[in-house]
Amino acid sequence: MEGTVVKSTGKYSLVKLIDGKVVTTSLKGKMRLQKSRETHVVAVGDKVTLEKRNDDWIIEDILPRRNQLNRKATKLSRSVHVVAANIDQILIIASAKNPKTPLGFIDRVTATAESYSIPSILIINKIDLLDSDEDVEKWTNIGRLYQDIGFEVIPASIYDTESMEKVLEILRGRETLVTGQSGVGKSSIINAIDPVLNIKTSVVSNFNEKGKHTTTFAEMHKLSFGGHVIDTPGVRSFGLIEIDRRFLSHYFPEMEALLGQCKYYDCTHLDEPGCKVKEMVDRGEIAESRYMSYLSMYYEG
Ligand SMILES: Nc1nc2c(ncn2[C@@H]2O[C@H](COP(=O)(O)OP(=O)(O)OP(=O)(O)O)[C@@H](O)[C@H]2O)c(=O)[nH]1
Ligand SMILES: [Mg+2]
Ligand SMILES: [Zn+2]
Repeated sequence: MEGTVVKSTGKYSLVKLIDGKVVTTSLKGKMRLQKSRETHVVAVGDKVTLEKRNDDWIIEDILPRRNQLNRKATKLSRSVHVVAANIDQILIIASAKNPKTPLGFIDRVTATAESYSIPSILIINKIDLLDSDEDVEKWTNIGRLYQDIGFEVIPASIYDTESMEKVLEILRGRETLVTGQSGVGKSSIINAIDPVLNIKTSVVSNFNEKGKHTTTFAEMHKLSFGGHVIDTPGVRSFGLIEIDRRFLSHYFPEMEALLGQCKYYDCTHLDEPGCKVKEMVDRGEIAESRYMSYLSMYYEG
């Protein structure tokens, strides 16, 4: 029997069988003991083979992954958490207000996605809350900044049908991972697009409070119009992993485009003479915020 992991809490995973039935499963003993840097053996999106023994469903094997998105279990730890496997695209939800998403967060996610060669789309949500011309202009410019780099950007609000329809078209028929900080509206957007889902959401009152996450485990939902979304718990930060910092600029498309134009072939774009990247930053052709993100990721890893 084959199925897809739709939720995984570690010991138990929910697996959707081919006939649509969702069953609780546990891992075959030898798989649990697998020596791995991964904190969970199976991830949402995994295709697995399973067997029914008495009344229990046991996962026998994980079929080869097309791709997987990892993040560090904790900032300093060596172990990784596989957020999801077998995805077509990443929907990055930023929020213009309440809570305001820092650009550094967006840059970390896009760079991570680029490093896995997974396309990412940026949703700037809650634009209905922008109440001054300055703020509207500021976020319009931010949107343009990412568009100019080549990302698809959708300014959105769950109260604006037109923007939700645009998001729907992006999700239709694809396997999408939805990510973003807690309270930005990930679950709300999915609900707005496919109201039959009715995923739990909650008011952002104490979104800074530790551990206050409405969605607590990544979960895959089937969309009524085709495709699946994986709703994830809000992440505080998005630790880059397995990116050799020598190649970090390859994951900033506007820097990658300049590859080979620096004086030194192995230029790190920090302080070498004849650096084309820095020249473009000085000329305002590369956004200062992007370069700052690059530096921060370079030094932090
Ligand atoms: N004004 C406004 N509020 C929104 C919008 N989208 C979501 N919200 C509100 O933001 C709050 C948090 O939304 P959630 O969907 O629970 O956020 P989340 O990203 O899933 O949060 P976690 O599950 O904790 O990661 C809820 O009160 C939503 O009603 C929007 O476009 N405009
Ligand atoms: Mg949620
Ligand atoms: Zn350089």
